[in-house]
Amino acid sequence: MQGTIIKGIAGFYYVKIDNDIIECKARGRFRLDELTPMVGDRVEISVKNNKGVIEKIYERSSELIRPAVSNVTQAFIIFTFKNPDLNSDLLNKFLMICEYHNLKIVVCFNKIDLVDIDEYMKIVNMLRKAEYEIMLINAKSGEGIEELKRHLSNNITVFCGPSGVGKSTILNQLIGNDLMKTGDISAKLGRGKHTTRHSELVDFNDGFIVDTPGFTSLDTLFIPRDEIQFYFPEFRELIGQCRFTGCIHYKEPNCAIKEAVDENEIDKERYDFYVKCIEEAPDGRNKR
Ligand SMILES: Nc1nc2c(ncn2[C@@H]2O[C@H](COP(=O)(O)OP(=O)(O)O)[C@@H](O)[C@H]2O)c(=O)[nH]1
Ligand SMILES: [Mg+2]
Ligand SMILES: [Zn+2]
Repeated sequence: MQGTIIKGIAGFYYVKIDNDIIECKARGRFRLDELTPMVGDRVEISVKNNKGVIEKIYERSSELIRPAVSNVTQAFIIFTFKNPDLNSDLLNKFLMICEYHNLKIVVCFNKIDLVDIDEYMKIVNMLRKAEYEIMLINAKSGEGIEELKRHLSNNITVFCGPSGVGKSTILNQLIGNDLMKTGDISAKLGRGKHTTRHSELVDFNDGFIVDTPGFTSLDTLFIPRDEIQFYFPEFRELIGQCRFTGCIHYKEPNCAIKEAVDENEIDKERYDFYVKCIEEAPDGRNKR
């Protein structure tokens, strides 16, 4: 039988198969192979005498460390224009880290009731130009929530963004009402008992939601300097068209990326952020 680990507590793993959740232990040999089951893992289990055993862990498509969840496919990156004010460098950092983990990205601007949206279209258009999907949300009234819901199916979705932007409010809007009907909202969303809790997957709308925010640490310095370019989707089709092989689109002449910036095909602010990343990268000083 195949399923997904949705929770792990003290050596027990809870595997969801269709509509059942089966408590399992891991086979001893995983430890020798240095493979420990993680929340998110697709696994094969056997059940004997009512005891589940994880027999096999399928290859992971991704592995996040904080939160420790595998096979995450999508990130909802949540920000606000006001309260808190938008920090676009921070937003760009979130985008870069999610790109690094190869996640599908939906950028959600929440609390649109607090602003005149016309004043912020520059930022929205900057992201649309980079082909990001943008959602404008008012979690208090529920505006935009239904559309967001549709993105959940067939994904394991992590919510990320700075504190105070409304992640918990959106999560409650998304799944609160549905779970309320089945009476187990407190079990699924409650933060009561366990203080040191691990992430769990909340099963919803033919997908799963990671119940703790992703990427609280935004360290990007581990990404090699010449790799940073691959995490800017708007660069992709131009990579390879610069004069110099190995061009990192920084100080080199005849660079296709810089030309696209000059022609306003690539957003200048996004490019400036790229340069900042290049200059901050640990191997980035005095090299060229
Ligand atoms: N005006 C307004 N306030 C909101 C909206 N969504 C959330 N908030 C408020 O923003 C504050 C922070 O929300 P919370 O969900 O705790 O943010 P988190 O830290 O990202 O989980 C709370 O007081 C919410 O009531 C919204 O769409 N509009
Ligand atoms: Mg919260
Ligand atoms: Zn270049």
